[in-house]
Amino acid sequence: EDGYRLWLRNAPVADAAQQRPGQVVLVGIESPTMILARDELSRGLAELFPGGATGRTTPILLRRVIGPQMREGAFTIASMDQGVAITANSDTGLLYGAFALLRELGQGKALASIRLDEAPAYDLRMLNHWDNPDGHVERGYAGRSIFDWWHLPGHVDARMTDYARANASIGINGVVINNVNARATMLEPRYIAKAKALADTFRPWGIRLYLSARFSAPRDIGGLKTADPLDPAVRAWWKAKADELYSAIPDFGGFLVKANSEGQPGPQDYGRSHANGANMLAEAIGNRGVVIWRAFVYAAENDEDRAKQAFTEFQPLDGKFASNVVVQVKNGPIDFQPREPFHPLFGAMPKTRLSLELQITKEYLGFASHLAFLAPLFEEVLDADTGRSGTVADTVSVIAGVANTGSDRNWTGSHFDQANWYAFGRLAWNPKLPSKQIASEWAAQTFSRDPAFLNAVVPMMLASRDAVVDYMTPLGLAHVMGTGHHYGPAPWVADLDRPEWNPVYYHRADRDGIGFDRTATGSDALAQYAPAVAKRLLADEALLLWFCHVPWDHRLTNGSTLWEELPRRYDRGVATVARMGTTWAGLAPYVDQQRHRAVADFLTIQADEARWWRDASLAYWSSVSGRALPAGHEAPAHPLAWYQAQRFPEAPGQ
Ligand code: BDP
Repeated sequence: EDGYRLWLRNAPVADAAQQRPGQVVLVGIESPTMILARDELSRGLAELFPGGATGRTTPILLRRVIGPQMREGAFTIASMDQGVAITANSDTGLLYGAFALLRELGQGKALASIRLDEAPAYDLRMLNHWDNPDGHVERGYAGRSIFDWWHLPGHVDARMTDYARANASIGINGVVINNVNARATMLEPRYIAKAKALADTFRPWGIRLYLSARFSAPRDIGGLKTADPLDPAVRAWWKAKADELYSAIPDFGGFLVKANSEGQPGPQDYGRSHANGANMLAEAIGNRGVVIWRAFVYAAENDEDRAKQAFTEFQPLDGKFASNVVVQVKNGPIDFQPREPFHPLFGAMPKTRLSLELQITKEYLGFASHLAFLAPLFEEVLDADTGRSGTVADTVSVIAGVANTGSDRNWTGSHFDQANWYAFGRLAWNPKLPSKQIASEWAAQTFSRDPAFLNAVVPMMLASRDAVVDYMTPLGLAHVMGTGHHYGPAPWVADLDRPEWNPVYYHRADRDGIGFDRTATGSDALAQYAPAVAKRLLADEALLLWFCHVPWDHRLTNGSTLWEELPRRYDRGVATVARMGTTWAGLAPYVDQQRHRAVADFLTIQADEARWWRDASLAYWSSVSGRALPAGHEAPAHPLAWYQAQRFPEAPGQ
């Protein structure tokens, strides 16, 4: 077992007394997607019940019906006289229903007991790949790009079907195949042909293809002198480009754009607004697709608190975007940290369609080598009450995740990172699913449905993200990772060109205290939230140093001072990782040797690195505060200078 089969292993169900599913029968027209649904189900059932359909069996009906109006992809599963029926009014609904039945059976549920009535919460559930045409994946920790750009379109690797199938199994229906730091080349005919080959492969699995577009493409590859969105020649160029794309890919999803952010070109280069830029592309796409315009912006010339800049810039544009524009907002106001408050734009742009951007790849959470199950992080943001129009989940209409896939055999660089891909898809389908259920579903299908295994592994997964917060960024700290690669601790870095690239910008630690004052006495970023929410955030000690600069002797609600509590948090994180190692060691009887060993190795790396994070951070806080560690905490293994001298030129993903 090398992990290639993901959660789609369909390990045989032991209980012979189970009523066995019989033949799969298609009712309705046979479309390519319906045939896939039938074949998927037949194959999956044969794997789950290898004894074959002998004895008492129940036929499975895949029924495509007309009306009632349901969201594309919705389905029901129920027992009827003729058998168990999966019913939907769309082909993709049947496909999702087929996967759902296998998921339920894969967890050991009895066929007769399975009743589902599901509809996806959002129309668009998409992966954003940060893959470059040279095969390098920005922030990718699972090898090279899974897209074999070089051999496309002549050869479409069989893996592309497996990839589409895995996505369909969790309801993902959109894929942006290239990096937001886009090369204009991707819009040239040569690359459109490659994209078309991928789109044709994805289509029967209910997946539409999107491209990241470089805003300056009319200049870069179009021979124009400008990319000004109000210039008629520029508008005509984009319209012709969109037409060219649609003639190759009739269901092309649209463009994703990173503009005027981290050096990318954009409408502001011509004195135009983000709305001018987005609307120009939206006009070119028309009603055939969407333009997803990212709100991840901050500028060197701007000395406003980086956490405030996206709101300052985008909120006033509410109501100014065309109806086929979606503004995509990262979960938090800075950048995919282990813990951030939700982004204040959620709920604050009621006249604009918003997308929530999550990062599945663990750029700031230890890459693929640290086990951190992200469903609790995703759940925390989805459930956050914006104080304006419901929770974050209520205020968005699209969910996007930065993919963690690559060409590694196990797809995601580590076995447990498969769970984050899975969790993303499941939550984009139903943002109300509890993390615990997702962990259990995934672990049962991926490793073992034995209750003894699940009772140990699920709590381990659920505690893992908080462990990372504890040993990397406790109590609201953020962005203290190593320069460039973002691996490992570097809270001391203070010499990078732009102030907001330096960890010291974020923690502001000195002899007297630590933390970023975002209250009215500081940057007042808090005021970007609804007043009741601002109050709640200010009272949340998990975010203390995000919102407040406090003295080292600041008293916490548990009676300890900050200086006493900090080492406790780091120690707690280190201890949790050690426990994860012990738990996993005890699970050897339930997991094949190959995968068990690989996970155990990574947990050992994680244990060493959690300790490294703790030691380096405490050595540094001690040096800036001029305080010795409180009694009862082990001294760091090395002096501060040793940690500061570490370099990792080989770190992947940069
Ligand atoms: C940051 C990454 C950078 C991305 C950027 C983005 O470090 O590689 O290009 O976000 O989202 O997290 O555009």
